[in-house]
Amino acid sequence: MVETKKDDEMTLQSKLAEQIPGLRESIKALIAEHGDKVISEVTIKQAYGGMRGVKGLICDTSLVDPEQGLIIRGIPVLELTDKLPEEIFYLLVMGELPDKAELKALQADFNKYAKLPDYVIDVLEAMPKDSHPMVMFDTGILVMERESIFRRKYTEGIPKTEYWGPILEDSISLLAKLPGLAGAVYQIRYKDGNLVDWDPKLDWAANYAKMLGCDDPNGEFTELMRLYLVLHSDHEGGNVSAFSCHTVASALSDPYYAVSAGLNGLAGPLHGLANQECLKFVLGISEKFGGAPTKKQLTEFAWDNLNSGQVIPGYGHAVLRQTDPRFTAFNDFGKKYMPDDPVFATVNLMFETVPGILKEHGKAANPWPNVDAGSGALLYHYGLTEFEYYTVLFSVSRAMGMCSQFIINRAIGTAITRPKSIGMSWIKDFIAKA
Ligand code: NMX
Ligand code: MLT
Repeated sequence: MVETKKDDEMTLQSKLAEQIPGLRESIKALIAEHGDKVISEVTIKQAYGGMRGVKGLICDTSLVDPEQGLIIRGIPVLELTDKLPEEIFYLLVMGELPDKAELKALQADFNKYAKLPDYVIDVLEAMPKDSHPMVMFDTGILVMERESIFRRKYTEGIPKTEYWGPILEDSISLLAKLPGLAGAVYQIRYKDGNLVDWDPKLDWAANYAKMLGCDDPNGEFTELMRLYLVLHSDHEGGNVSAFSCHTVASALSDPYYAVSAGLNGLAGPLHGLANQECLKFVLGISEKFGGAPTKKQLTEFAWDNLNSGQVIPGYGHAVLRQTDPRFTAFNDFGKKYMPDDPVFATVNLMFETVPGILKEHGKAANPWPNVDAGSGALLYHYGLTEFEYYTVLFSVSRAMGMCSQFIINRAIGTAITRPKSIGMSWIKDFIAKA
């Protein structure tokens, strides 16, 4: 139950304002004293290989440890699974969890901004009926750019030191609208187009669950939505969506431009779209073998997939070298609420089988499951069967990470992103001279 906020309560805005001068001073001192120390080198292989492992980017909201996985502000994600997503947003921005009053104040801000402008619905309804839900979602965000407070204030000429304030306001306003937007995409794309209004008495995830309209007699689906939105919230700064958002934001584009840019990257099958691909893969096995497969059948299916030059979705990672704790959290949820579900059983059989196959295949640096390997089976169980929609759920959550990184970057005045590129002739000259 969301309570109302009193005027004299500490807010995210006022607490962050107190924190920023100290943060700026610490960074200034760090650069003055240690600015020339080398923290990373780049090899030719890395320059051609997606800059894998190059440390050239600062992100304080979270860290991905190859063995432990996601750590948000020093707290392993498995210790945060009972929190509300908006508590995680507060944690990402502030570095500490909110107390009751601070949470209440943030939720009151969400209530203030949650209403989706009518023109967004008009745009979604006018889109081709076969548009991918991610295209509808991203378009919905972009079309709301006219709401940007930052753009207005920038045009009026606010000083650089104050940019973070309207960016925070834009971020809260945008995040508040995302359940409504994502709910509208679902209802217009797959159902009869009737939209469910935001309920100020419900938290962010509960509102989203209600807007999706899935059957939820005992609150399990709402619980899954809370978990889902917590687990996908952030994954340090170098993943495709965060880095894309960061780059666009560094040009002082506002959050509507930058978040939609980041989400366009999330819509790729090697990134967030892998969640739809995973369920497609799992259902494909069941279809081929007329039900839950045996281990032998699954092995055959996986090898056919690999031999035809495709990846096994939901497995592998650019940073992780162990089972993703986010996969573990979803798996625990499945074991608790749907141990006998055949789709969930197939996900588990994949977990038993695929790492061994990928090791034998010998290419993937990490044979273990990532966040996308099991989430679809849980959604499917509760009747959210339209798997092309799944990356929209990921997006609603990841917007929190992108926005929190954005707010901090404007608070500390991070420079425009502009690494130096070089071509093959530069590399050949370099090798010749070396
Ligand atoms: N199935 C088959 N081959 C794989 C897999 C996999 N799951 N993972 C990696 N490989 C291959 C990869 O394609 C590459 O092949 P090649 O040398 O022919 O180019 C080789 O193994 C080495 O790649 P890695 O260094 O292990 O992986 P990289 O860091 O380049 O990429 C991913 C990371 C996540 C893009 C990759 O593991 C992958 O494509 N996984 C499947 C898609 C997926 O689950 N993506 C979701 C990631 C999480 N998310 O939500 O964003
Ligand atoms: C993510 O959550 O962003 C993915 O696991 C991909 C990544 O970290 O590179």
